Amino acid sequence: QYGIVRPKGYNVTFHTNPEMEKHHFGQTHPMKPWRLTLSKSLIMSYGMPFAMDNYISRAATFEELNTFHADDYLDYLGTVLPEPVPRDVESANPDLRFNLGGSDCPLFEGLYDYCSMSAGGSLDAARKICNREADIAISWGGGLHHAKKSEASGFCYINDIVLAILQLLRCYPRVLYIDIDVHHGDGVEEAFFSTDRVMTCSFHKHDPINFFPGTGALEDNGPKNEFNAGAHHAINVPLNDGITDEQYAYLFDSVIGKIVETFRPSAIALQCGADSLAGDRLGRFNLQVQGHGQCVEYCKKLGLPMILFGGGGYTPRNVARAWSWETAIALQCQEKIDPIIPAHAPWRDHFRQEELLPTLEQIVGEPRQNKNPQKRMNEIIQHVHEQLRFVQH
Ligand code: ZL4
Ligand code: CA
Ligand code: ZN
Repeated sequence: QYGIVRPKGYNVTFHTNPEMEKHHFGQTHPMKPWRLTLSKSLIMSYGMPFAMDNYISRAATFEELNTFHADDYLDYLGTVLPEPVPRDVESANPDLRFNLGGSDCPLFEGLYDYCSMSAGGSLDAARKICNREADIAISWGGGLHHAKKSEASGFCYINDIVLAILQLLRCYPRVLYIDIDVHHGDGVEEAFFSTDRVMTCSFHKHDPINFFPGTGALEDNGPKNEFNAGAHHAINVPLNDGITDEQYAYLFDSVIGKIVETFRPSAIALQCGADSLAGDRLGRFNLQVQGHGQCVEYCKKLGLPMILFGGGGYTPRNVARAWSWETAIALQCQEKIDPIIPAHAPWRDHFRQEELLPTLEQIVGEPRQNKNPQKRMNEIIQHVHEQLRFVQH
């Protein structure tokens, strides 16, 4: 009835858990799990679920989380209770165990369930890719790239991406991790720092002093010791405020193109953090839905098995726009998507701007001044190409 049909010759699986969306980090915290509800409802109103296999994901078990995270961290995460009165001020928390309970990673009701559900979706996605039951598997509730083995960080408690990649490594010799969230994918980079079976590549706003997490300089390419297998297997693309679709696509295509040529990945894990869009509450870039989606399109055309993860994204209606468009790209049904949001879509007024009709592509927000000179873009590409001369698979 919507005209969206299953793509010929390949399969897309979609992994969600509606229970996850009910959790709250706190009234004014920027991370709103409700953005997942909004995204899913927009995807549904376009009829996309008819063209893919939809799964309610299960919660990951302790043993599964334990394939990356430390026992004592997981034990603590499973037992800590929220404060009776949530404390929002940093100074009120002088010593945080495992960095839990501050304003970035607060303790909230059902925290452990929330984390294990996010990880469960990404693990289910990875298993579908391993079993060859999916060519593209989607886990918009995952993508929590900052979590460390024994530490919560930047709104992330469990690193579902690391868990999913560990699963992929059971069936695929080499995995390429790509991260288009506006923040550096430090947790994933660190987890695979010493292996040549995973190459990580993050595009991010980089400012060691004023922007979280401050890591991911151009020169950070893994271990400096040439005898360490992980040497040259971390690629970082540090950017400044206001980067445009055109510049981003130029960088993405030249960097990822060269990586694929030299590293020859057998599967791709793509973190699609939507905080790199213009108008994001925490972000600094000028990407449009079109430019963000172009990265997904580029990866899809490589024809490798792929997982799409969510991640950041703090202006919920823009998150829903981007992840709906990217679901359409996975289903190869872009031309069937009416840019005007369907009349029956719930929360349709959320997407309305002034007197205009609510659209999928047109995002809100003042454009930022572009502080990325073209000369710097070319320096970045040249540096990456030099690093990759050391990589031959
Ligand atoms: C907030 O309004 O830069 C948390 C966090 C809570 C509610 C009210 C508390 C007010 C912005 C951010 C005090 C907030 C102080 N509330 C936050 C160094 C910081 C210490 C914490 O997209 N303060 C830390 C993390 C980043 C820092 C970004 C991105 C995740 C991802 C993947 C994580 N942390 C300075 C900030 C607010 C808040 C308002 C906030 N925190 C913005 N940036 C950060 O990559 C999912
Ligand atoms: Ca990134
Ligand atoms: Zn982010």
